[in-house]
Amino acid sequence: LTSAAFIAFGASAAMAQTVGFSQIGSESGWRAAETTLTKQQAEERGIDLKFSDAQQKQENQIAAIRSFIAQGVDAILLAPVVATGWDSVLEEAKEAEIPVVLLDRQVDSDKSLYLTAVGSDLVHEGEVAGQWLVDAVDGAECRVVELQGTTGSSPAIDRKTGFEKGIAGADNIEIVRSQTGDFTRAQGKEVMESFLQAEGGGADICALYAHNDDMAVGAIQAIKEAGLKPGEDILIVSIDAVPDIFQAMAAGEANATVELTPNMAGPAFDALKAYMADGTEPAKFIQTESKLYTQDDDPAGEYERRKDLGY
Ligand code: GYE
Repeated sequence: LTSAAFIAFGASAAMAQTVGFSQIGSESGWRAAETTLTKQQAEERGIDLKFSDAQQKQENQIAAIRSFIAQGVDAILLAPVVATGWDSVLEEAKEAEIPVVLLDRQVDSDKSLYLTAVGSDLVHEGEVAGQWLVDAVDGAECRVVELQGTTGSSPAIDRKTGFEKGIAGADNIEIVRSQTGDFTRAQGKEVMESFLQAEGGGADICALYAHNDDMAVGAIQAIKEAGLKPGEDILIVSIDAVPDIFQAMAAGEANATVELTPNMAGPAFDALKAYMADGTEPAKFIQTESKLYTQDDDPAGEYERRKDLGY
């Protein structure tokens, strides 16, 4: 074979990949959209995607990664449910010379154990949410309740840190209760019900900060069932920019969200293509945009633009 044929063969081999995707689960609309878009992009790029849904359990993700290694996949995508406990399985992938790309969450492992991480600046998202609330209450006393994401996940840790940074200068704002709702609507509703009971039926709550829109949507239901007006009696700020939060905004029942693109696979597949073609090492963090949307930003139109994207 001439060298040109080798190069052509090599390039085509690098293109026609088998990629294992260890997905957390389908705990939120945002996660469902990420899965939809990843499968679509794999299809478009001629990538054979081996998909595994871990039902939000780390042990299932670790088992899936081991299975991908045994199958000899060309690369692995991992959305890590929590930040710790990945060292040994990532070592095994490295041993097998299978590059791993992290999607939407980070791990505490050494950066040499993965090719790159595609995601937003999770601390910044929380800070944007906090700053929005500072502006919204404009100096008035505000008791905030917080619905945290999955305990031990990098978004739950970083979005809490960011929000506290965002409100740091405003001593009129205080987080009075904070608990995980595990990023789901059902648990967001359940925990919000307990917050309402604990806080004078909601009379003492000025705002809810939810680490994702799905928990906010669940909480909105609880607030309405308690006879209060979400978006007015209790301000609602969250993160993801899923269609249903825009529907709530259009109805005046939610106030602000920070967008998280569900298209993490595009940058991930691009980085893998370059790496497998000629060893190009990407940056260890490929950052996606974060944009604030409020009721002033055509929520009905944003709903229409997003409603068919697979959320
Ligand atoms: O905000 C939430 C999903 O990992 C940042 O996970 C992501 C989060 C997202 O459950 O909806």
